[in-house]
Amino acid sequence: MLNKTVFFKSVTEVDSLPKSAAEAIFSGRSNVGKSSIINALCSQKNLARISKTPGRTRSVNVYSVCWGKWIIDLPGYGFARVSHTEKKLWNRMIEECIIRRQSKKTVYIVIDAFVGPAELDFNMADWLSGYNVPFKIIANKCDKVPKNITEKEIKSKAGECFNIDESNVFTVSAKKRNGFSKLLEDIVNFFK
Ligand SMILES: Nc1nc2c(ncn2[C@@H]2O[C@H](COP(=O)(O)OP(=O)(O)OP(=O)(O)O)[C@@H](O)[C@H]2O)c(=O)[nH]1
Ligand SMILES: [Mg+2]
Repeated sequence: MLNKTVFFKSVTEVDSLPKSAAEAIFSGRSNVGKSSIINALCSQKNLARISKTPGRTRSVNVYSVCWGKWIIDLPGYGFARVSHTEKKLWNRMIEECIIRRQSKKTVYIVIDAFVGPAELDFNMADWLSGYNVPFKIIANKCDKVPKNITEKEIKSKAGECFNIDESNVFTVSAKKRNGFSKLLEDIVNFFK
């Protein structure tokens, strides 16, 4: 279903976006692999722009899965070399995207499976919970995790940390394109 996804729009004024039916939103720290995950999910190489430089995605990038069903790539948070003005713009974009839009939505917070969750990830989760927006966790870069740590352990630990059921934690490696079947199933179910 997702392999026909196309780029729709890149905006900083989220209010300028038309209405949609459903939006799967990807958030997370800068450089954690949000854009890489979107490419892997859609079985495409260059749909979402990937960069070695953190802070690459500085606008809200919208991809259309099919009519009215969108994947949204949010700019990453926690990138140090961002001005105060840019931080304010980021906050406004995310607020407009997640809180103000009425569409059916699901939010994935992408974390680094090797580094573990950061304070900003917990802040994001708390902020979402404060608005009653449910979220799921994607632990990416599992290829960097030592072999003696199992995916089951990552899931249960993340579930505990974020106070969510571990079935809502997905472990993937966008680089190796591993572990996407459960996440794909989740997103396809959401778009049904
Ligand atoms: N080892 C490893 N590297 C990865 C993985 N996924 C992404 N990367 C690398 O991490 C870097 C950042 O990837 P992006 O997909 O651009 O990250 P992003 O979260 O979209 O970053 P911003 O747009 O800056 O917020 C790139 O160099 C990717 O090649 C993974 O699963 N494993
Ligand atoms: Mg990106």
